[in-house]
Amino acid sequence: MTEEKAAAPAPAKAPSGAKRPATGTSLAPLAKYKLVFLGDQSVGKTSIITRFMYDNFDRHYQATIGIDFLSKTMYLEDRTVRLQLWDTAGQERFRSLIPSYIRDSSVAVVVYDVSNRASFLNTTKWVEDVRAERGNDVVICLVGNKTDLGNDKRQVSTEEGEERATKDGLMFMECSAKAGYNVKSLFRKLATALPGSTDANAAANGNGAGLATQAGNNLIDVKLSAAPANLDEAKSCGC
Ligand SMILES: Nc1nc2c(ncn2[C@@H]2O[C@H](COP(=O)(O)OP(=O)(O)O)[C@@H](O)[C@H]2O)c(=O)[nH]1
Ligand SMILES: [Mg+2]
Repeated sequence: MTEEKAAAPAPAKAPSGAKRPATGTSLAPLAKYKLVFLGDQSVGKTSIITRFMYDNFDRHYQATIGIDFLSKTMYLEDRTVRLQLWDTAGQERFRSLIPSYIRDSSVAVVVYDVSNRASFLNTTKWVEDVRAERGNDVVICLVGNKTDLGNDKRQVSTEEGEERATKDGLMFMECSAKAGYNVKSLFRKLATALPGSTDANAAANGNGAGLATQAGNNLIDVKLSAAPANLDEAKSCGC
């Protein structure tokens, strides 16, 4: 897998002039998908992203100023996709910013802490926010994190999480960012659930009607393979 960092202004701000990579490559553009991480503060969203990106628990990429999302290319059996991982970076507290953050997302990962019942109950609110913004055009995965804490600390059982997910038509997974348990599996599961049709790929690359993604416009891409997609996004941008 390859990884890139994208330096971008905060998602709520209007995109400023993005640098674009030089053209001159014959590689096909990658299908690009925005994944947003939602859930109460301290449930482990940043830790899950860090574990997936760096296979590390303690590294705090957010210390690096100006990074709103990280990209990672995943090689699936039948295709290659680029995932843009958007972390809320403390904006959980500013609910008015959340809709613009969710906009254009293909996947919403709604995280709770299995040792914190309130964070589980609050996932209802987070799922409602996603539905309000994206309707059914989105894959939502409910994720119970911190399974390493053990049964004595648990306040939400696996069965309860599963039930809730089934009732609301969500995917479900439990993981531990700390122990590295189920994190890769989570992303693999998400990647394989992504819409894969040609139309869906075009939309994800910013070519779809009304889909001039902020993410695409803000991307400083170190992989030349994405250049044609970015240029198309520039054309479709109504800003
Ligand atoms: N035991 C345990 N602690 C975790 C896990 N994931 C995150 N944490 C801790 O929970 C706190 C909040 O994590 P963070 O990733 O910043 O949460 P965020 O606010 O949702 O981004 C930090 O102290 C992490 O070290 C986990 O899987 N197990
Ligand atoms: Mg965080």
